[in-house]
Amino acid sequence: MQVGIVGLPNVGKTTLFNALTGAEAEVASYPFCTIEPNIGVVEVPDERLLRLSEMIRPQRTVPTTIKFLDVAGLVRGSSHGEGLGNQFLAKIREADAIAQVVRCFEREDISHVEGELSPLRDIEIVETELLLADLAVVERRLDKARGAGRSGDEKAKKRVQGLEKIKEHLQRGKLARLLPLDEDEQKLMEELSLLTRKPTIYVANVSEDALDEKSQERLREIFDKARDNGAEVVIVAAKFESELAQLESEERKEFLREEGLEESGLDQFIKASYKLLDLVTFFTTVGPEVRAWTINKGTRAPQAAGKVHSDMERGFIRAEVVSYGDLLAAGSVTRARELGIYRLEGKDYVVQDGDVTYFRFAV
Ligand SMILES: Nc1nc2c(ncn2[C@@H]2O[C@H](COP(=O)(O)OP(=O)(O)OP(=O)(O)O)[C@@H](O)[C@H]2O)c(=O)[nH]1
Ligand SMILES: [Mg+2]
Repeated sequence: MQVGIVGLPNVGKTTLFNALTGAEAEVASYPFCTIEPNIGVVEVPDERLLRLSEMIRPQRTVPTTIKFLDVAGLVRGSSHGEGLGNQFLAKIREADAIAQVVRCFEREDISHVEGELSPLRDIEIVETELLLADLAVVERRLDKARGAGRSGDEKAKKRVQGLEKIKEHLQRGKLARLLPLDEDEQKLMEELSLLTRKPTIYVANVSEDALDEKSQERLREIFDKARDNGAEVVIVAAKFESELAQLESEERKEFLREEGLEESGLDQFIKASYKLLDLVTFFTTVGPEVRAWTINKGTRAPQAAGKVHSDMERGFIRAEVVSYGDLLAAGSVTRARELGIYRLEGKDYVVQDGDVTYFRFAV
């Protein structure tokens, strides 16, 4: 699972990436600092995993992860090859979700490609580029489909109709994710991997200083825009977070406690990204480790077992399942077994978010 970080140049994308990954990718006060894409794997913070781990005290606690991809900034005209962003749109197309970094910090010495600070305008520029890139994809497909449609084949005709519907919508300047679709059109849409269909989060990159009236007003505007555009919002002070990420984990916790904060903006961002992907997390508590795993919604028990080990899928017999909350309430795995709250589930069972599973299999 992968989240692509997009935005105008010099808005703090790499700064956010570094904060996320603890990497030291190059950051600079001039635009187009990033040329080669940066890819990093990030652990997903999950209180449930921590609680399970506190209860079971395993040798290892292994969180689930997501990948983040940081690419060159987009500018007006990127979809037609301006700047560097265009060649990376293909990379972003492979991502499962998009995080758009929106510059909300004011700094005279850090140039803004558009001059004045204006988060709303920036969002519009970036979304326009994504939209134009999508439109180009749909037009190419439509050309091909029309050729096939002339044969009179019903399926091919439906395809042309579906593509035309999507094209018209995009031409009106509307994001693909705002278009309601029936089941067939939905399938067609998935095939296209449109950028403006991907679940999106706006990352408002704010100054590390207290927010003044004007900054708060800008944030409100971003929230309104997000509501209209079917996006989520998180507020992050990327530069500050990247400094915080340099601290040891204990020091960091201490610092957050002193500031009266539950968790860092960065943790909120990672969680929000994970949520955006609409995944299911299940846990295993076997041997020396307590571990979180990620599957798509609707995954059945044998395929979930296959995530852990391919033998488990092949030789799947049944799953013993207890919800995370019930297990914690029982106090221990042994007690939960005594109480008989582990359920036996077969191969058609759809694994639920928060399930703690034990897979029985034969090799
Ligand atoms: N004050 C402040 N500066 C920031 C913040 N985020 C980023 N910066 C600065 O803004 C400049 C650009 O940051 P980068 O992370 O390189 O921006 P980018 O979006 O990756 O830029 P490109 O790779 O050129 O597209 C650097 O000088 C950062 O230190 C922030 O939250 N506050
Ligand atoms: Mg960069």
